[in-house]
Amino acid sequence: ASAMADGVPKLPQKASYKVGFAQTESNNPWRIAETQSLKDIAGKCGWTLVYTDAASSASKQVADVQSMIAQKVDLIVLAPREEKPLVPAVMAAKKAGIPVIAIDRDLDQSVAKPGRDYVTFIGSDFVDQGHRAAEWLIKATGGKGKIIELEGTTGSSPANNRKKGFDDTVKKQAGMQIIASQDGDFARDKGRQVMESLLQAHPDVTAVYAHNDEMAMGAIAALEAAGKKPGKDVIVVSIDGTKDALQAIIDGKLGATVQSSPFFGPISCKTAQDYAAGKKIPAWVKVEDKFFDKSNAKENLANAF
Ligand code: GYE
Repeated sequence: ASAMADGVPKLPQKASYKVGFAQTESNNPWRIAETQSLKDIAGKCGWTLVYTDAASSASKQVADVQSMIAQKVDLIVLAPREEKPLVPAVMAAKKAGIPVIAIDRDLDQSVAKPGRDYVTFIGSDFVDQGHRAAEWLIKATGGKGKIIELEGTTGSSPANNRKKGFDDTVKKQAGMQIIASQDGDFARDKGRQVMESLLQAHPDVTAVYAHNDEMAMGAIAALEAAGKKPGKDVIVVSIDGTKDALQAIIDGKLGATVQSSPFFGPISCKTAQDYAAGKKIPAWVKVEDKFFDKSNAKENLANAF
């Protein structure tokens, strides 16, 4: 493969490819479902997968990509943990003549550009997810409430944009106020701990917006431990659509969750095939997401992850 200074390296058409998949971590059901989706498609797509798990470390993920470059993979599928730290790794792959597809989280587009430095970003509209969570909460509360926000991993594109979409929508409601907003690293236990300490400072909270279901589950546990009834005293809304979240909706503890699909295998395969065939790839391959509340949680439980 040849690296063009001003373009994304090409992907030749071949019967089989060595493809690196650089995962960020494996500590939640969303990540596990995503990895499984990539592993499931690999055989059908003619991919031999070189899989790495950055174990929640952006610097390990940079090293993982570097090792894929050293192994001369044909293509790198990257789920960048944070927007900025992974940019140099993408540039190194470009220099080595290896195309990169960003999936699920994006890179900092003020530095790295899809169509110039990497093939594309395949993923959800995180601003819209935050907006949809806010719209649901406004309806459920009549536009009133003191909200605690549990943020995803600092510096990650879903955390940045889920915050923006939610906060911008809620700000237009005179009766709503975000009384605290803190990083819970997209993790259940961290979400529980952060909620525990925020509850002590803000016992008057009436709503929780968590950037993912795992943190929402942690928040629900913290609320219950503090003697509050999630779903009654405190309305909880989040994002992802995990099995636990749908069950919590059925149980009346979680109000709603905006889906964020982790099933990137088929769309990654198709995008790579189109790219190899020389088709024009849009800068953003958008993933459409459903919405789950008590009207449809039950019927979707069996297919959830
Ligand atoms: O919501 C979360 C995961 O990047 C879209 O990361 C993904 C998010 C997902 O850890 O559960």
